[in-house]
Amino acid sequence: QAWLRYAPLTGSKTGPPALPQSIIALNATQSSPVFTAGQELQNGISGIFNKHLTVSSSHSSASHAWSLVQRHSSRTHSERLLELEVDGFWLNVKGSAVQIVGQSDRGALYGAFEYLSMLARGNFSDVQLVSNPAAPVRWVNQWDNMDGSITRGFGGASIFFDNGVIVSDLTRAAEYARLLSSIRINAVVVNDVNANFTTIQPGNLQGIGRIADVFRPYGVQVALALDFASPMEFGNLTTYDPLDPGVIQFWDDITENIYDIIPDFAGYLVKADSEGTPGPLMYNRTLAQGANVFAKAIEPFGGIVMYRAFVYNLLDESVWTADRAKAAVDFFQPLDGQFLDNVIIQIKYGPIDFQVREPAHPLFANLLNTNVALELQVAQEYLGQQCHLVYLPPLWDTVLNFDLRVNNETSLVKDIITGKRFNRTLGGSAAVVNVGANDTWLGSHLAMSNLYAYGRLAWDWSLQPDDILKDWIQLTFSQDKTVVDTITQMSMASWPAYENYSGNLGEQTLNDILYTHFGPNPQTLDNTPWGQWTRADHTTIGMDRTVSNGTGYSGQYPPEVFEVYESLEKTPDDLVLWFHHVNYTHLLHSGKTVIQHFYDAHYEGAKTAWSFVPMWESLKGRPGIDEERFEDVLFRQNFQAGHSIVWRDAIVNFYHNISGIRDDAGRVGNH
Ligand code: GCW
Repeated sequence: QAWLRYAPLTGSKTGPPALPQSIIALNATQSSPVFTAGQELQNGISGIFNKHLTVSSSHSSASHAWSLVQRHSSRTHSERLLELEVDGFWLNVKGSAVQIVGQSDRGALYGAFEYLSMLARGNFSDVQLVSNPAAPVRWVNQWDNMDGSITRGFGGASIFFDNGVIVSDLTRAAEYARLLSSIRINAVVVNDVNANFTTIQPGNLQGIGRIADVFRPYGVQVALALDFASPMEFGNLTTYDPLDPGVIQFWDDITENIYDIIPDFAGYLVKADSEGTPGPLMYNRTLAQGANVFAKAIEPFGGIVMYRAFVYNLLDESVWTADRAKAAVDFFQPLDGQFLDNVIIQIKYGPIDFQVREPAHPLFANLLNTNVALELQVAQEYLGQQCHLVYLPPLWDTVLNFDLRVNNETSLVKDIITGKRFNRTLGGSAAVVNVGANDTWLGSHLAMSNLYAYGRLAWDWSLQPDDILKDWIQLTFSQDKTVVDTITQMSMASWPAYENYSGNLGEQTLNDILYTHFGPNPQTLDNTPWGQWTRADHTTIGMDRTVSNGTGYSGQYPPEVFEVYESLEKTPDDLVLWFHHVNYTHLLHSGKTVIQHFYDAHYEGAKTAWSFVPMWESLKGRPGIDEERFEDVLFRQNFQAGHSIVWRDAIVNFYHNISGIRDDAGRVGNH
């Protein structure tokens, strides 16, 4: 149930509100989101207040009612409805009279969820609010494979696939749709970006159609990741060249088949020419030519193409100027303006790969005539894989509020992805979520705050991480002040702690990067072609990404940003090793040396992770903290505490050994 428990209110000071007498889901046909909204309100009110209300689909004489209507079917509502944008809603609560009006069917459902969220948090005030989304694309990606495994999935097996086919029981999929809809996510890509052509073969397409059927009542559309080489793999063609007429026909036919089965299909996600996946470069076609074939095929049906910017080649570390972080701008910037209007370039928040700290991806400043979307990762691939509490919005915030100063004007990433900054009509975000069959969805109760926060942010990027967190805690646990304050404190301290005991100063996360991406293994970063280098030797460390003496990456940013990061003096400590190659004894702005910062930060981070255990223990028996969840979280917090020490000792010893420099506090090595 996650944050949709609708548990009886505990720890709330106010008494129950004046509740309406019945629910009207106006003109709702079964399986429409308006119908779902009626059901949801009925269940929610019954759970929170133990009061059973009837639902009807037409006006009755009841004076205290909810009406859930679409904008177009209403003549009688306030002129504020004119302010509604796509998927927006109007919520009008006056005591026991409540009106919820959506611009679309799913807008009405979002309004119902909003009202229920207020009630579940003990907020019984009258409101009149119009709420519109920041952007039309609010997607999640699942990296589920047809065999039932999930790439970088840490919450059990796939809820969609098993043994090469779509599972017959889609109950969990429907529950996932409900969660997503409550945070206003409007589409889900159900299969891994490293796609397998079998997903779109006829038998399986029917199954995908069944998934779409269970998602539809929640207003969540289905999308698919495509395997670029499908025309060869099962189309009996000898090529997958995107300009080949047979290939174009193949994709047109596939698209038509899909829309026959799923008329409201959302679109395609494409990972091409990346980490071994096939793509247009194989035929000397540009990435834009590749993307546009899908865009043309899907345009008549109103679908879109999310084309990933995660394209890079393997590199040779002996070349000082080689730099994976530069790849996306090198590939995509020359193509700016060549992508069709229903293509969106999906860009990871930083140019390497979901690291604990990265500067905002420079591609956001280089595509002024192309739609873009931000890719986040709720699955904590490099960030403890849900065995560590890491509340991600403070990390996301560093990117969203990164000012790229395009044309010397304010250019926040959050305004670029919504389309606002460069006047694009399409834009938004996608998050890699990877929920699985585990009861907790992500494998950990506390990790669910990241999914909740993602949805809230995708609707409104101006929300503050701690405000979202408080809502989530109240919905998930209770209104009890100690519970709210303690989990807030733990969560807000968690990303800084993780950064402290993993990789500091912008030198990346220092996980094992070859296989697991879990746990410390700093020696795996260098001497590989993957380009996630630290360039650490006995005296120096860091990637020189300057134009003057390094890879030139800093030159991919607009001049005002470039000037800051090109200069060692001006670069903030937290990214110094991302941009510069320095001595371990280099003095930071903080007054510490790089190496002493490593030592101190690791001890401090582990200490913070340890403090989460007694903090969590202090919540035993408090309202909303049931035995089962208490024990489950405690187990994980104990693990994190121990593993943070493994991290600390692995990293400090590694750098102590390589540099031979003593720790001023005498904790590391033999003194
Ligand atoms: O972070 C890397 C992952 C790969 C993933 C890739 C991507 C699905 O290790 O497993 O592939 O990113 O984002 O495409």
